[in-house]
Amino acid sequence: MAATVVRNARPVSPRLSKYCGALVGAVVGDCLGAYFECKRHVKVDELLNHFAALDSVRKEQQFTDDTAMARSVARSLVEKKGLDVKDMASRFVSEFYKEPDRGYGGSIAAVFSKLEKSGCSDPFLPAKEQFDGQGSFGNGGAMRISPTALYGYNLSEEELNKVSEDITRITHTHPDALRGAQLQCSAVRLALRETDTDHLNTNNFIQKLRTTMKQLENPQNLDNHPQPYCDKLDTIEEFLKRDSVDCSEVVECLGNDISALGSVPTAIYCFLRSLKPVDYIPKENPFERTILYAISLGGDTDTIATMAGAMAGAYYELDRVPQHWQDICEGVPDAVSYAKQLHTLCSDLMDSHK
Ligand code: F2R
Ligand code: MG
Ligand code: MG
Repeated sequence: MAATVVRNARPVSPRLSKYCGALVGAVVGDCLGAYFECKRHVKVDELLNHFAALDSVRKEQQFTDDTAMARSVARSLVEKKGLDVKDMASRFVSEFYKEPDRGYGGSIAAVFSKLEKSGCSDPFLPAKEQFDGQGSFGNGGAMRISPTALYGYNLSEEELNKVSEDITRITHTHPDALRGAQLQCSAVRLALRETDTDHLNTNNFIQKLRTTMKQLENPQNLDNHPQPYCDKLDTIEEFLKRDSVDCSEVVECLGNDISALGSVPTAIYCFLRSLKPVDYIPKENPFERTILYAISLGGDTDTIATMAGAMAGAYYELDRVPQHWQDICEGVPDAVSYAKQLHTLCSDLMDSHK
């Protein structure tokens, strides 16, 4: 069942420090965002005081479901040398039953229970039955997808989209959840592929994502066809042209909740907005700024910070992730190890297709 194809005309060598940055960025976003998850409004003073106090904290900051599931994605891709849906589904299930208190989504236990009882015989069936057949529109697919961008660094866009979709369909089948995970994965891969970490052309970045999403949301280019992610990318572009946008407007227009549509575009905005200084976040380091800005929006802070953290870590590389954060966040050494293994896998795949 392992599906591994590399068909780019000219494979490019990915940088290991960017791979490590992506997975470590995702872990610290989750661990540090978790404290504020579900707070509708995060007061700036409280946020800055919390992070100032963290500087002297030695206590481990624990990861949540976001990282628990991303680790299974990474492990399965590495061990199976590609996507094996059944293997990945059984890893999700065994992780969940080992540590069910990692703050999982409210309805996902039903999927794991059915997968467990059926021995994952049809790994997509339980998710299809969620919400009377509508499927979950939660961001649980997008929050865990980042390792897929490392694995799929040199895949064609169609292949990457297919792998992201299949990984998401194990738990989420609503189109918003599927498209959200594909958008998140594409954004992380774009950040990985950027070589100049001092200058990012945000218009190009958004334009590339829009092309991907247009193909997924409205492949026949029909008039008046709903394309909610493309609409949100337009909003991001418009926001970035302004000197400043109030947090409340960001939340109102892009969202900060547990739905994929209400969080993945927000994470992209957090990454792109934090390329420049943010007046109320006195941080020189743009990686730190991204995480604090994401959390400052409130709501689903662990998940928005993990998604933005993956993009920022991929773009700025591991060096910019503060060492103290790396020391106190649970799961960082494992993230580095998975990043290295995915890097080796990607290089081996490139070699085998030369
Ligand atoms: N669950 C949380 N946070 C809440 C409590 C955390 C607290 N710190 C603790 O420790 O207890 N966070 C995690 O959940 C989000 C990802 O959720 P996922 O994996 O998508 O789960 P699920 O259950 O599929 O969807 C979440 C909820 O969304 C609503 N929903 C989804 N689809 C729906 C549909 N078609 N119709 C109606 N409602 C739908 C439901 O309320 C689901 O329970 C991340 O934030 C992760 O960090
Ligand atoms: Mg979580
Ligand atoms: Mg969350």
